[in-house]
Order: sequence, then structure tokens, then C-alpha cells
Amino acid sequence: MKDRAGKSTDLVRPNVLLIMTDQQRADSLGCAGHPAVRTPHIDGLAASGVRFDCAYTTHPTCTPSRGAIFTGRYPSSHGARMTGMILPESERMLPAVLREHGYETALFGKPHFAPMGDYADCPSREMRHLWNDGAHPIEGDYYGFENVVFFGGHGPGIWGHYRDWLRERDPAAERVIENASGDGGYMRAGAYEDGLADMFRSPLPAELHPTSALGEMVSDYLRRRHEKPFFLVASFSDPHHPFAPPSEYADRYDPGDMPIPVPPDSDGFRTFPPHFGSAYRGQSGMFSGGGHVDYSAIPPAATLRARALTCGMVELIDAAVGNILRTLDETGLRRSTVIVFCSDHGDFLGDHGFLYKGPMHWDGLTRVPFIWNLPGALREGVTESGVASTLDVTPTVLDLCGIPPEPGIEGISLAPYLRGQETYARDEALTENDDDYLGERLRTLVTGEWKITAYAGRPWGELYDRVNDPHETRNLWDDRAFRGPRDEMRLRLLDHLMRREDRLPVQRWYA
Ligand SMILES: [Ca+2]
Repeated sequence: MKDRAGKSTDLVRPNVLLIMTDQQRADSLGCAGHPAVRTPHIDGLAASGVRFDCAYTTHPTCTPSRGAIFTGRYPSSHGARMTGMILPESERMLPAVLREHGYETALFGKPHFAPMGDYADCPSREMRHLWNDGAHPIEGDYYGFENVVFFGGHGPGIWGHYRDWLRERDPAAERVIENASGDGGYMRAGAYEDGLADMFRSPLPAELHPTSALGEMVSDYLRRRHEKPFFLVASFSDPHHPFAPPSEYADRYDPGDMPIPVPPDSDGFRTFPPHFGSAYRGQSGMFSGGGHVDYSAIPPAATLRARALTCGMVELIDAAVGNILRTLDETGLRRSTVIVFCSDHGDFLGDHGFLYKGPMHWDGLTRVPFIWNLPGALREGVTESGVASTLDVTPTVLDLCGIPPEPGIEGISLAPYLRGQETYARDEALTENDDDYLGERLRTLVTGEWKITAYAGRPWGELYDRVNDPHETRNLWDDRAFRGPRDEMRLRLLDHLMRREDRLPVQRWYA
């Protein structure tokens, strides 16, 4: 393989850097057409790599989606079907497999492979109270990662190794966070008149914010001497709510410059599954992640403020990515490092009147950024419009590293496509959702033309015409004129579900 300078590059065992964000929509990047956000470094990865414009998550919450990214198996196969469950340690995780093949493995940031809340009956090492008083329940050997620098939670109250870093950098700032966490005092200090309680300016300046800390820590790791190739994960906790970038980033974006969200259904969601309308009116209990929300009472100005603050968080992430990319250039590692950029799921951010996430699989929630980059070895400057899935991260990384696929993997390798050897093959993507806050069990299949969602044991469903109704405002499930495509998509969904059913354990003998 030759790089641009003509020097030969050993890409038999490339390094892999997986940059993940939490709850970032596909359309939140400049390279994806956002009219206001400034993301020059991530845009640069897309410009010199492959950006999948139509990539979907396997599940719209953290733990199931992350489990799928790191196993290549759907949540219903790896077992963590919903956030709030522990990803079974028996799963063959990508870092564990890479480690067995001579890779150094490190995770910086938020794993969320197990519950983060302080639940007495759940043996998770990620929960906040275990990290009190200087304790470090996770140092390494966590799901195959031999080095873990742990960040737990969201917003200014992030716990874990980040707190050690902050204390060392600025003890006074660490005390501010310590005192403010939990009582919301800092929220009042940085609140917006047109925002909700979870929309405020972080009390930390940009250079002390967890996003910047992560960029620095990953850069420090890259500057160390590496005897082996590495698999390095940089997992940002943002742009997840609370919407709380540092003030210099928060106030850079005018809510008036934000794209207007898709409006709520004018007919009160009557043609949608019943939980859409009741959830919108705040009659359905908790949203995923906690809290009771009457979405219908959220003023439009607040959703535009959420969008502006998200742009601030995303621009700060982009600056941290820029820091990491500069270090890769300075250390000469860039030409031997595959870079992957993705998020675990999106956020409605006001679309259809909703915020955050829930069992409504509209694109704002299920479609995610997905970029692969290694100039000289992989396709460059390509925007792929075919349907993609983050289920393919693990099989693709294994293939690019010359490692055979693990039994039980349900994703497919993008490596032949990324190397320019084959045309793009995937033509559909599945999103699961079990045991969400409404107790619904749903499966969504997306193709180039259609999106169908079926609900277990329910007579209703959803069908969207992706070509003529890209904002998914008209549910065609009960429309007689679309009976043909609905039946076709139901069969296609059934076939996909049957093909992907768990193939583990492997059959060894015939009797
Ligand atoms: Ca998440």
C-alpha cells in the first residue's frame, strides 16, 4: 500500500481509532449539510474518507447500541436489550478479540456497558457512588479493554478518572463541580430564559470541560511509545443532554439560525400508534433516561435553544477531534491508523414535537454519523447514500486488521467496499427496541425507499415513504393505497429477522 507521499505503509495490522459520541444526530455536522454548526475537523475526515449518509443505529439507547457496536451482534442477541441492563461479560467483545491478536486496547471516556445510576441490586462498576472518595472500580480489563480511563454520566457532574484530571488541573474548579453536582445550583447560574432546566452554560471553561479533557488524554496516550498496534476508543459523553456547553461555545450559536424542527402532527398523532399521542402529551410516564416530560408544553423557543446548545457541544467535540488528529499527524501515526467516527443514536431535538429519545423510530433518533477514514488505503472523498448500520463496526475492524470474523457476528464487513474492491452491498438496516419505558417491543427496517416499524402483539405499525416524505410525517400503515409496499416490507422484515436470529452457540457435530 502506498500513502500520498509515496512511502510504503504497513497496513496489514493498522491501528484503529474509534471516535464515538453520545446521542448525536446524523445531520449535526457541517459535512452532513447542517447550515450553522462548525465542524471542520470531522468534515475533514469525511472529505478524505467515506461518509455514510444513511447510517442507522441498532437501538436508540446507549447500552444496547454500544454492545452492538463492540460485538457486531444485535441487542436481542448480545443480551443487553435496553439501557439499565448489564452487557453480559460472556460476549466476545471487539477489544478482547483484538487483544488476543496482539493489539493494545484502550478506552477513554464513557463505556456505558452497564448501568450508571446508583442501583443497590445491580453489580455495575460504572455507578457513581462507587467512585466516591477516590475509589476507582475500573482501571483496566473491562470488557477486553486493558486500559480504561472512565467518564461516567453527563454534564458538569461527570465522575470517574475525569475528576482526578480536573482536581490536578484546577482544584478550585473541581470543588465547584463537586458542590454543584446534585443540587442544580450551577444550572440556575448558567440558565437561559428561553430554555428548559437542562439547558444551561457549563460552569467550566472550555479547556477544563470533559470533552476537552478527553481530547488531551487521548493525545497523551498517542504520544506514548506503542510496541504493538492499538485499538483506541475515544468515547465522548456529549452532545447528550443536559444541553450544557461552556459559555464561550454555548453562546456562539443563535437559536434563530437553527433548522426548524419537523412540527408535531397536526392531527394529534391519530394515524400513529397510540403511544405517540399520549407520550407527546406527557401521559406515558418516563422517557428513556428518566424524567416525566409533557412534550406538548415545551415552547418552540426551547427546542431551538436545545439545537443551538447542541451545536456548541458538537463544535467543542470537533475541537477535541482536531487535537487528536494533530497528535496523530505529529507522531506520524495518521498514515497507519484507521479512524472511525460514529454515535450510539440520535436525539429528536424538537422533531415531531419531541426531545431526547423514546420508542418512536424517526430518523432524528435512529440515524447517526458514520465515517471511515484512512487516506491512501480506503476510499477518499466519498459520500455513500446506501443504507448503513453501526452493526458493521466490529466485522469491518476485524477484517481491516486481518482477523477472521468471530462466530455469532451478525453485521457484515465493509472492508472490501472501503478498500474500493467491491460496490456497496448492504441495502437495509434493522433497529430494535425492547422493554422501553412504554413496554413496547418494536422492530424497524429501513431500505432506500421505505421504513417500516412493527410492534409485537399490536395491530398497528408505521410505514413511511422515504423518498416522497423524508421527514416521516405521514404514517401510511393504514392507507389502502400503500397496502402493497406495506406487505412487501413486512415480509422483508420477517426475512431479515429470521436471517439474523442468533447463531450461537456454534454447532460442532451432527449428533
Ligand atoms: Ca446514548
